[in-house]
Amino acid sequence: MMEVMVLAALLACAGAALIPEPEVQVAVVEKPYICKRKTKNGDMLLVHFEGFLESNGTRFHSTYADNNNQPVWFTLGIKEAIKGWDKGLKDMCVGEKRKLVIPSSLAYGKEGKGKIPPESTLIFHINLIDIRNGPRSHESFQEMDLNDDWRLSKEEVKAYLKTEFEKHGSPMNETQHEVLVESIFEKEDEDSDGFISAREFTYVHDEL
Ligand SMILES: *[C@@H]1O[C@H](CO)[C@@H](O)[C@H](O)[C@H]1NC(C)=O
Ligand SMILES: *[C@@H]1O[C@H](CO)[C@@H](O)[C@H](O)[C@H]1NC(C)=O
Ligand SMILES: [Ca+2]
Repeated sequence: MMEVMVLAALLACAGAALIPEPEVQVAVVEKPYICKRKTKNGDMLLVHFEGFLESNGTRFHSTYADNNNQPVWFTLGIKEAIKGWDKGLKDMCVGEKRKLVIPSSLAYGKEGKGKIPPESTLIFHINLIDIRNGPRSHESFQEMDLNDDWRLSKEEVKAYLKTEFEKHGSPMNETQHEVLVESIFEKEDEDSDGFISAREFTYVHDEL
């Protein structure tokens, strides 16, 4: 039995070695002198970007030209944009500029999208403008976990929501809070023990 399992594991490794993983080519074009913080999964990133087709250099999108010169927010590590962005924009500093070359399997794949034909390798020039803690970040968890026991009680989640809503100028009444907290626990407290653990709270990073 043991031998069969070992053999299966070996075969799986060999298979993985034979099929090359698609990779994002990352080139750091410009790096700031000061870097207080680097991007990680769960962070919200404010970026300016230009995207080009590798095939003929056509620019298919630019936040400078097509978005009134407004950068856009996106959350790293949750497949909000294409997979190539999640892989290529980690450990990045505010003010850093990167060039990414992303194979189609980590972009829009066999389908393509809009101006992007199927099977297109894409080139992005990305300028990181700002980083914020995402709602699922380690920092948010610590902020919510008032007694530092690495799990969130309903009281802790409620207290956090209260201050958040007050900060943003839209306080809620007790009943509304109760309903919101219950719905959060319904979704997030997977093992229904009445607490949201750090594992239940944070993103599963492995699947990227
Ligand atoms: C580049 O390729 C795209 C997609 O195949 C096509 O729509 C576009 O017209 C091409 N542009 C030039 C300048 O050849
Ligand atoms: C709280 O707000 C909800 C929705 O606005 C309302 O239906 C409810 O009566 C309020 N409850 C209290 C105790 O004020
Ligand atoms: Ca739990």
